[in-house]
Amino acid sequence: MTDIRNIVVLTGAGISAESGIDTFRSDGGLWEQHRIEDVATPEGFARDPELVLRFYDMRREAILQKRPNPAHDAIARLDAEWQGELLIVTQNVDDLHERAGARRVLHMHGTHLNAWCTSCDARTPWTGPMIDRPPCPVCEARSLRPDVVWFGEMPYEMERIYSAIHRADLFVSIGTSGAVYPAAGFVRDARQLNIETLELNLERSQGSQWFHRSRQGPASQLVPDWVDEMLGTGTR
Ligand code: BJW
Repeated sequence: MTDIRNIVVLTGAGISAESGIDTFRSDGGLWEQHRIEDVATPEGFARDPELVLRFYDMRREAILQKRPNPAHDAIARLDAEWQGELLIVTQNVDDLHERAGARRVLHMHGTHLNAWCTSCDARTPWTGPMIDRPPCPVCEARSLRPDVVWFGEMPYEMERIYSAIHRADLFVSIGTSGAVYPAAGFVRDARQLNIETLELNLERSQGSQWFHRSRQGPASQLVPDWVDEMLGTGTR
């Protein structure tokens, strides 16, 4: 891995699993306990807002109790020390990358810690519950929802992501099943651009065959090892 200057890292629920945050599609994961159509679509929210707000209140409260693990710490170290471009695109709505100290983070599926007012479009930092339909701090309408991207909605900052992929020399995917688009398609975009690709995941994902290299194991071990390699041998 010589001549690597610009890196795009994509992270998914697997990087936060060892912090105690449930993944979506594993045995006992969130989608075994809840129907996706009920809690992760705008139609589900319109049908039963209380169910959806309760689901996200519960997860927001749980996430606030969790701590970054060695994989988040390693990505933060890469962020601090890597002299080339780096974009950490996370599908996660937790803030564990930031709490580990990473700065170059983009939340393509939004964040639990914002409320989005569908009346005035304001986004407000939010750590409390929404089930009691609190007023928007900006316009006072009782129209807040979690600032997360549901199925059928457009993920955030796609232009910035594709532009970073176009400039990248290396695309690394960590702890994601490759089941959800457009993130699942980034590796193919990278391959078409002749960019080096690497997967770090507990097991081979749905998209493993698209990567040049795939390493299996827990993120808390694979990610620090990979970051050591990059900071020891990469062109900085
Ligand atoms: C470990 C580990 C450890 C465990 N160490 N690893 C038909 C074909 C193609 C696409 C579509 C289609 N029909 C509909 C679509 C589009 C749809 C889609 O992809 N559907 C699929 C079901 C097919 N996508 C959308 O609607 C998206 N919008 C969109 O496409 O807009 C149009 C558009 C077009 C073109 C360009 C741009 C836009 C929106 C998707 C929104 C997803 N939202 C969610 C919920 C967010 C809020 C919340 O958190 O509740 O995002 S769903 C959920 O899945 C969440 C995640 O970010 C996302 C991905 O999950 P992730 O992170 O991969 O988790 P898991 O559980 O699946 O995998 C964990 C992995 O970790 C596993 O592999 C484990 O092995 C591993 N692991 N422990 C390392 N210790």
